[in-house]
Amino acid sequence: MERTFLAIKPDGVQRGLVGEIISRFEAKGFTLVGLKFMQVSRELAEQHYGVHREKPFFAGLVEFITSGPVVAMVWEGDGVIAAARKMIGATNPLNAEPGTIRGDFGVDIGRNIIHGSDAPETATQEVSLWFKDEELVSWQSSLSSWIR
Ligand code: 3AN
Repeated sequence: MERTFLAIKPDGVQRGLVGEIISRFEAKGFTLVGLKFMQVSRELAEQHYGVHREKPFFAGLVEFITSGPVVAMVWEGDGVIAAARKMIGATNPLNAEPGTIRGDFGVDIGRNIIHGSDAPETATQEVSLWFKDEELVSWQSSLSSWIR
């Protein structure tokens, strides 16, 4: 089953959007398989944003993601990687469509509320960077079969 990594950034947490954001993915029909509320280390931030190392905004990005607690999550479901990107909206919240998370709640590209993996390869890398195998649950119990 496909999995993606999502993280509610410090701005999303501080603005009280955690419940709203989790609700959207639950209501859509995706399954939460990993969740932790954490202070991100500089080392983890630099690894996570490694592809942006040469960008002018890299230092600010690392500064911001380490500035307060983050909700790190793994969500599972058919097509979840692309669907979550659609639900999140464009990188610049001013360009994000209404109805998307960034479109509904943001105005600033440097404070764009949530991160979502952009492709299968990055999803795999990011899930394993942020979570140990034993931190992820399996929903193969009989209970889940009537919920979905
Ligand atoms: P996305 O988060 O939509 O995948 P990326 O991967 O292009 O966007 O950029 C990673 C993060 O870097 C964004 N979430 C945003 O916070 C930040 N970022 C991207 N472009 C800029 C920019 N021009 N100025 C400031 N921050 C930026």
